[in-house]
Amino acid sequence: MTPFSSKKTPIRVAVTGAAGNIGYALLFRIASGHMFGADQPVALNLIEIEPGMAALKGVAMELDDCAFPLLTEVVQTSDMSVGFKDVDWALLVGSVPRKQGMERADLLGINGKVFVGQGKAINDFAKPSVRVLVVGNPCNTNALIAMKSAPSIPDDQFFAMTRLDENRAKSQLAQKAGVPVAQVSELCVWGNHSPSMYPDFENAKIGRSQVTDSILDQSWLRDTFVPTVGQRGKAIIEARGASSAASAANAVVDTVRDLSNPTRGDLHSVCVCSTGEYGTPVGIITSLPIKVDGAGKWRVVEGIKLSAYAKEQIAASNKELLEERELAFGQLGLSIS
Ligand code: NAX
Repeated sequence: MTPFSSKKTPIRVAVTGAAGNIGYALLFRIASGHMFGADQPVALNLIEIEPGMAALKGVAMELDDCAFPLLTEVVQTSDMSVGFKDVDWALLVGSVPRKQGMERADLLGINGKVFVGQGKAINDFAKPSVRVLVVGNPCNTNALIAMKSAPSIPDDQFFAMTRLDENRAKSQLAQKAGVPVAQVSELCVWGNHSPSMYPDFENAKIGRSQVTDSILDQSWLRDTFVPTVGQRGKAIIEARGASSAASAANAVVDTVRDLSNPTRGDLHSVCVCSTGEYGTPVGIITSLPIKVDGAGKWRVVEGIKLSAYAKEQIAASNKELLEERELAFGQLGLSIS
């Protein structure tokens, strides 16, 4: 067999928290071509804090042992000037988890400082065209902090992840309706990646019909489906004794792949910096329905009709984001304007 070769320039991807649970489920998917395609070489810049470097070495050894034809280089570092150097994508997965006795404000402050540092390093060392996807929680506000700390990088190159919530919501609806999950489409999760998020079942479809024509039980949709999606992360922790990792990594792959290619069919949920679409507060990073046009530019899908109930849910989730912003920016001395 002829050895694999590709004339394409490698896409360089930085991953923070690379030795963590999500990192372990994510790196092998990127290196094997699931994110950027079967003929697209990739280089990985793996970033960890000092205590994670030994475990990171083991992960890098396993990447070597896979002999992935597409993987051209693996950099292991705790130095952000090295880790973000010339990257095309920065996947910000690592963050400090909430510990017992820690208030939400403490968590926002601790992680906020991390994302100020990472935003500045991305600003100074990454390619100007870099795209940044924040996974580490609270991911919307962390993404906003990184964006504010990287003034040379356009705001529309910063994203936070709600694709896992969308995928979870689609699965719940498919199971209830007794159809394959691939039949569920047009499902946008709106707002914050937190239990306040709103999975919009009213505009979602099963095949060509509205979900509400297939699942007639409104009280199940409002009182079981919506909170089940919002609390799914907690339910996984209770069942598995550890937080979602493989499904989160899968959602990172889905998000980056779908932002990198023109949309052929379904819209997807991505947190982006709002310019006021659907009445959302300008300047927060909130989840909206996104499609990518033929030129590769993402856009918020227009013309979705939201009921009074949906508007109320979305407004409540966005209010939480405004509160998070106020708390975090206050602690970090960042200006909202
Ligand atoms: P782990 O605790 O397994 O791994 C985190 C890794 O990040 C550790 O190896 C740690 O050493 C590293 N780290 C911490 N601070 C760092 C820094 N400043 N720079 C570089 N590395 C750093 O967590 P894991 O299960 O991988 O989850 C990672 C993050 O994803 C958490 O914040 C988690 O809450 C968040 N999640 C976000 C989801 C989403 O949909 N947006 C869903 C899954 C997940 O809950």
